[in-house]
Amino acid sequence: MSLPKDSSGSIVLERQSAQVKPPPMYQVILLNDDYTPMEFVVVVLQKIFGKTQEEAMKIMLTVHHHGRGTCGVYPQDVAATRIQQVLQFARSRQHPLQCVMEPVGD
Ligand code: TYC
Repeated sequence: MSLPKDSSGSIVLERQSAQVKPPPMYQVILLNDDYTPMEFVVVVLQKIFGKTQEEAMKIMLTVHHHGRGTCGVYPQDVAATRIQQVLQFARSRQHPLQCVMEPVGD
């Protein structure tokens, strides 16, 4: 069997982009509720999502006013782990904070 050749006789290799497709990405979204303290949400955003105090405050206020806000965009396994960390931390302090993930582009 012979390798595929182009018109000049060079061997044609598979395009690299077909082999190294980036992983699908997921947004981690924080949801509003009436009970979780604002200060706790700011700590969550700093501790779990690596936000600065200013970034965390801005995201928390977006969620408070609009019902939801993006904390970060990650591959599926990283997004799922972040959500587990948020829920575990919130439940350990008896807060009802909720967090979900959505595929980017939805
Ligand atoms: N709405 C909450 C309050 O008034 C604050 C809050 C912000 C709760 C963001 C959840 O994801 C949240 N205490």
